[in-house]
Amino acid sequence: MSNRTFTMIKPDATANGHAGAILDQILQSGFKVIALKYTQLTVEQAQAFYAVHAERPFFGELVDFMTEGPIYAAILEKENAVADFRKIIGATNPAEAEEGTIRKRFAENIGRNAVHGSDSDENAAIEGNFFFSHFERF
Ligand code: 3AN
Repeated sequence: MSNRTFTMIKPDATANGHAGAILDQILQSGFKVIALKYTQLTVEQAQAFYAVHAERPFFGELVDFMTEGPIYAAILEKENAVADFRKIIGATNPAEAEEGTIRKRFAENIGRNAVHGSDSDENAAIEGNFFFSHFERF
């Protein structure tokens, strides 16, 4: 099992001033930051990052949203990182997310849901490599 996951603090949470509180919750939950970047996705980058969702009806909306403003991207490390991070972010739809989870606290709705968290070790590696070279990891 790999102990790394990948996250983004999405444009909604960044624009609403929640990045500090979200990073704090991540660190307080025992995750260590291995790499961190403040950036804004281009349309091409967002389409490539979410290519697995290309056929979904919400794909256009998702790309528009993810490119509307800057994000924070990060590689995080912790034992059982992928599963534990999915636990602290909560369900995709914030209306179904448990109390105290990042999406319950900060997400607007299922589309604008504050944070991304990798869903497998394999995707965590792919997504981390999408944003970071090996010289940007500490
Ligand atoms: P998660 O981010 O919890 O892994 P996925 O992988 O099912 O959820 O969806 C990826 C992203 O696509 C979500 N974070 C959300 O921004 C968007 N999304 C998922 N379902 C919907 C939906 N029904 N309507 C609009 N956007 C959605």
